[in-house]
Amino acid sequence: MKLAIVVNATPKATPLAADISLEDAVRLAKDAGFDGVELAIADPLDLDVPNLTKLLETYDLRVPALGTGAAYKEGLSMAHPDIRRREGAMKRLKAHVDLAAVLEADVIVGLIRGKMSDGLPYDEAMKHIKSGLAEISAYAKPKDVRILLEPINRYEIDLLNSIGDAYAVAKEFHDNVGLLIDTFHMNIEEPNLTESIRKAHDRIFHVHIADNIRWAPGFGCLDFPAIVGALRDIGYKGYLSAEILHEPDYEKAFRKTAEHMLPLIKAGK
Ligand code: LER
Ligand code: MN
Repeated sequence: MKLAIVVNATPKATPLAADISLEDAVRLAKDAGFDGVELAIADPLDLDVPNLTKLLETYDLRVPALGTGAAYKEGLSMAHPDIRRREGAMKRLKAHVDLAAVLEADVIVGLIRGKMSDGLPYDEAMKHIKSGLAEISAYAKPKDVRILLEPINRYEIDLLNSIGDAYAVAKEFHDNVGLLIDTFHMNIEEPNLTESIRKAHDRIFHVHIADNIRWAPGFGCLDFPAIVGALRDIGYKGYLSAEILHEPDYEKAFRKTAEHMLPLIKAGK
């Protein structure tokens, strides 16, 4: 397993990354011992890709995944009653896939899948989400990009909250649709975190780590030795990517994540 942290590649794309420049975030990630940075991006077309790849090369960091949640906050949603918003979400996701192909990253479908509260009942919202997943996974497959469906807790979204629900959807698609599991959401939705990991073993493609209070791992009470142990048992070899509040300050958040997680990752090598 490898360690990453979410950083903002476009300004303020997510509140769950430090509000600092990409270069400052990448420099700190390298210094703290991370292997990669997960990029939160509003619109990939706003990025200077040659400069981005040069920066990543300079600091020798990989990009496991691209975050797409900022698009939902702009009004784009795969489950919206308005076809223009659904089409906008698909166009945006395709731009993420194009960039992911260059960076050898995966693309996250979290908030961008939309909500019932966007205006459609469950069955219709799910019909649009599934047809969107079919379209984006077919677009991504020849580019060797995987689509990561993220179960998100009930207080943020009103469908696909649990690993079991998202797993059942992922299994309906090509083998390039899997799950991004997030320990913060799991602590709200899963009765037993390690059992849920074991049940979804063949479709866990990516992992977000945060402690129960969504601060860096080690600041709260989640059992990361047990979580890493369960991931090791299922043969997970991907990234643990810190998606956290940068409290008490961003430097402590980066360093605490690395201090808490690197020994657990290395213990199993
Ligand atoms: C995104 O990865 C996530 O976990 C959500 O909580 C963001 O709103
Ligand atoms: Mn997450």
